[in-house]
Amino acid sequence: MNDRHCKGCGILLQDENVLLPGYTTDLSNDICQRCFRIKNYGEYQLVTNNNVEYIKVLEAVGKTNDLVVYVTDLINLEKDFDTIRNIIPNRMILVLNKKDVLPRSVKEEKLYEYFKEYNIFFDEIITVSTKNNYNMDYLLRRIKMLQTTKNVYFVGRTNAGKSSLINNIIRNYSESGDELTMSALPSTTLNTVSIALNEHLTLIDTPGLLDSGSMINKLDVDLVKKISPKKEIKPKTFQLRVGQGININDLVRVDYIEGERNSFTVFVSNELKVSRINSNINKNLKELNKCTYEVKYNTDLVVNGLGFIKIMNKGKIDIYLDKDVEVYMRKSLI
Ligand SMILES: Nc1nc2c(ncn2[C@@H]2O[C@H](COP(=O)(O)OP(=O)(O)OP(=O)(O)O)[C@@H](O)[C@H]2O)c(=O)[nH]1
Ligand SMILES: [Mg+2]
Repeated sequence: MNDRHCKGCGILLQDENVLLPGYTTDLSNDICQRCFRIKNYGEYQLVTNNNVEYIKVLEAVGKTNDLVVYVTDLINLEKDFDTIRNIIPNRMILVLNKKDVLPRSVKEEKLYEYFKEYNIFFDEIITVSTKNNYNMDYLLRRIKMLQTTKNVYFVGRTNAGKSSLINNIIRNYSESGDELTMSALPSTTLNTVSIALNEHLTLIDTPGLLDSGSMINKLDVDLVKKISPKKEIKPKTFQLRVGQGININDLVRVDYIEGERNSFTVFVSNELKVSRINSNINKNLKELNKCTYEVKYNTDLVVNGLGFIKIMNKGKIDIYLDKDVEVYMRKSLI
């Protein structure tokens, strides 16, 4: 039986069923047909995926003594880091990726200050932008300082940018021509894939965990691409009185229902339409699930998978969106 795995996504190659992951017409190919299509045509083929298999991969990582790099997406931070931390007790660097999509005015010191409370869970916290090559030298230096064996694993939620980050390091610091598959859609990497940077350091990619509360589960491929910010976000600020609200691309509606005049700043992909609404006249999206929140001073209302709204002062809001999409409050990030 074939035991070769795809060098792009890690899946076992097979030439029997075109409908199943890992299919290739020729078992001597390095990558599967799905990776070939993503890489060459940007065509994405959804795979049926579930976290059970991915968690098994992380459990195996947790049984090693190797250094782990936990990659997270600054604009799409998880509510907490417990899910992965509880499975993997290893020495760990937290990488805050995609710094380039935050407004340039956001100072790095402010981010480090914000994440200070996580210092006890991680050996180091580093802000990077894979896209702009920002802080890559420093990250690699720290990996080399903290590695325990030659293997270093990259873990995190789907789309955090694990494969992109490894590709970037390999491209910048080695002669290897190997390249992992990356895409704006979830579950691109399907199993572990190892790439040797040199004889002392092997970077190991893993499949990202899916988040059942994310909006990306609810959207078609075109919208998923659209909601993930590609460039620096231009925040949109609205001064709202009670009776006014905001509609984000017909995906989310927020109505301001109690409080003094207040400032709402929306941080989502620039490709989305964000508009002010008059709550009494406009009835759009009211058929969706409604939640009411008391907002404290300087709070972010986070919509999982979409972005967040920074609310300056205390007040009360109604938010309407798909019932399966998670919403939560946090102390303002920026
Ligand atoms: N703007 C920006 N986009 C990035 C950055 N790093 C990765 N991306 C984008 O994020 C998306 C996901 O990247 P991947 O590398 O496929 O993410 P992953 O974590 O490997 O995802 P899975 O394999 O599904 O777990 C792609 O569209 C990347 O181009 C970054 O630093 N800045
Ligand atoms: Mg990947």
